[in-house]
Amino acid sequence: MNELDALVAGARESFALAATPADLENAKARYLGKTGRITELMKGLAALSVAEKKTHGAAINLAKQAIEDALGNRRQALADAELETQLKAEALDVTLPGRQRGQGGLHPVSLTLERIEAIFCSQGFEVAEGPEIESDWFNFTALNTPEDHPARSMHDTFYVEGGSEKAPNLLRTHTSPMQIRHAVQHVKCYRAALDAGLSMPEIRVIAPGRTYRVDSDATHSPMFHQCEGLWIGENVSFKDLKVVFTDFCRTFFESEDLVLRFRPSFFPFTEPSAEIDIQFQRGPMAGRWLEVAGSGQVHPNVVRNMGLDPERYIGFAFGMGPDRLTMLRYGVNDLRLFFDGDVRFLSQFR
Ligand code: 2NM
Repeated sequence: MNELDALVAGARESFALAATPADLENAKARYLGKTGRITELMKGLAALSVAEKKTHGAAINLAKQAIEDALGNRRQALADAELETQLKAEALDVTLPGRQRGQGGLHPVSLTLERIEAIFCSQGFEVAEGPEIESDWFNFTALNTPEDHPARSMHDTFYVEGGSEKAPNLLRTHTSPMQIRHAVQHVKCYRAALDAGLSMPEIRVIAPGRTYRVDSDATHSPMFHQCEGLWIGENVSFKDLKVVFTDFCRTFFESEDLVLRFRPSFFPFTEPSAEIDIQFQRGPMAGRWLEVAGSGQVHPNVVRNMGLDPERYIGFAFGMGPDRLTMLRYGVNDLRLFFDGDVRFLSQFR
């Protein structure tokens, strides 16, 4: 075997021994690199005659070609082996049972809101939703809340950017601003009829949604839910409020013998005002009075701010806390459980 054949055989053997691509590249350097054997043989040609250059050069080129072929083959073999290993490691057993898709569900407070909406809709109420960032006008002024009322202080209300110093923006502290927005819109539609002395369809609406106050403990969350109701017409009385709200409570709690009590109270936007308490006749809560809502006859100033004549239009409003209603309905004793986002708690309401 001449020297070149031996060189090619040696290269094949060391390529075969290379177990990794890095080993292979090191082996390659010994033959084809800057100081490799083939490169050195090529340099040696310079000292030879023209005729010798031709024959030796051709022989070296053949050997070089054979080494490059061997290198290419080994590279491919190593790459194939690597792919094989990877495929084996990532192999899927398609006969295993699939992962179940997680079963989602509505939040308990959302279930309550849907329930409230369904009950009031059955009584002819519309549902109105609107902005959580409100102007001071809709949240306080239009609702007859005086300039110096403590609820307007920064200790109770989250003020946000936008608006002016005289008309700041805030996170709504109740959903009544939406009642005003809805009433104003409703009245606008019937303005011409009203001005002509005709009457308009009654306003019957509930406004559910998120509300915000600077408050945080076991029974207060800075974000909480409210649902307020409004019924305005030419012939609406406190009696209607009692009928509507009694029916609502009995349907909501699925308790036909539930009793209501209207206790005198005060709100800037209603006069007279009343707190609404309920009493279960059966079950673990039987006999206890539980406060569930505030209510009252809409204050003449508020009726005026809706664009209506308080001498002609009268009505009532009420406001309740869906978070608290949810706690009562399901027997939950800590409000914070609703907002911690713990799936172990939440999945119980699916
Ligand atoms: C309550 C209690 C009493 C109320 C008043 C109004 C409006 F828009 F007519 F002025 N909406 N909601 C109201 C009345 C809310 O929550 C405890």
